[in-house]
Amino acid sequence: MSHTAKPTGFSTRAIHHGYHPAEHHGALVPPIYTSATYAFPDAAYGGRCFAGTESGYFYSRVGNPTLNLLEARLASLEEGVGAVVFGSGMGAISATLWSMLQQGDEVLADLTLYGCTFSLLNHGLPQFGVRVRHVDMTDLQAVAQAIGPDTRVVYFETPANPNMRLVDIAAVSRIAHQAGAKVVVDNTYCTPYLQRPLTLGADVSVHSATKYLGGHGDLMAGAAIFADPELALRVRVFGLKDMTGAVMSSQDAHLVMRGLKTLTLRMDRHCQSAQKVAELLHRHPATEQVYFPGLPDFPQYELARRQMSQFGGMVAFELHGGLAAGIRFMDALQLVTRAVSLGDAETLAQHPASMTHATYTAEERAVHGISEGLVRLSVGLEDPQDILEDVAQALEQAAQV
Ligand code: 3LM
Repeated sequence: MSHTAKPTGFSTRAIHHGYHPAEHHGALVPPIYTSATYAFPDAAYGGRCFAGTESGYFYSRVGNPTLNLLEARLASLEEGVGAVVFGSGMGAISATLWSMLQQGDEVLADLTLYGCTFSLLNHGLPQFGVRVRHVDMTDLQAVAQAIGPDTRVVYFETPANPNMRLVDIAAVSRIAHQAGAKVVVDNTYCTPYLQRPLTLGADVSVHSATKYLGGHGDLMAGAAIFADPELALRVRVFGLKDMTGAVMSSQDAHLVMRGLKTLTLRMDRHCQSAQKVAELLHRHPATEQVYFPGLPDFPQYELARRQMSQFGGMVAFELHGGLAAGIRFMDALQLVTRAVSLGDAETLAQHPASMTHATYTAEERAVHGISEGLVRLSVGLEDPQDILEDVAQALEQAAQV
């Protein structure tokens, strides 16, 4: 970005924000600072760094120029005041929650969450005296009734992994703030290109940057973006530095920034192809139910249009014949890759009940809206026709018993 104050668009900021080649020997691509530690000009300077009265770099778990550039870019894209990056999405989520909660506090969470987040909330936080309750956050009255005096954090994903339920970010944020609670939204499925939770009232937006932000399945990374600078600082110096140490490598920060340069182009293609795949599934006689926010009969279609700029690249569905048919479908795929994760160039198919959401018991999955036969697709960047043909032939095979 030039040194002028002219506001720039999302794609321009994703490519330029915070970096000026003239300050780096004209290098077009920001340097990767691999140093773990930093030389002090004198001992007193080092002491001031540790006391927090000097803003210089002193150790890369606390700050690194490559990581800080990525953080500035993500804060700009999410329209937050600050960001902290981590070595994984779970690093971002655990460091953020541990920085916001104390013994005796309560988290109110949506019904459906990514499997490891569910485990952190239900098996991890309670070990340290934090209570976690779940409520169906598609029901605003239920949220208002469930929120209590001890609720410090309201936590949800929208769309939720894996069943695509949406939560109204603005409405839930209003209810939470009235009760004195902060709102943390997992924005992994959308990225800031499709949805910006902080502009709708949320306090923190967390990401697995392993997914669309990196975009190429070749790194693990996470991020948290904040509306409140004090919370951002606490998560950095407490959640990241002392509690988790879940630091991102500078090489990976470079790769995430490389991914960000094409985020809008990739997301446009993911969204267009996912719409086509969802429509194919929807009209196919082998499918019982398709979950995709861009289908007009999706129960929260109006909320999706209001809250998201496009409908995303993730599709989930159930086949007639349930689990057995879903497994037949997955095993019949030829181009589409059987793998967990999402947001990569390759189209990926996985079975949540036995894979990403195996951290729930079968009983918990039933309560939390994750059916045993559900199949999840992360629609990739291959030629749409090739993806559609592979899905269609696998549906035909799944239907033959
Ligand atoms: C997956 N998800 O295939 P990392 N938040 C959301 C996520 O989907 C994920 C994370 C956080 C998957 C990973 S399952 C073993 C593979 C909405 C990850 C955690 O720590 O970067 O993996 O992010 O759904």
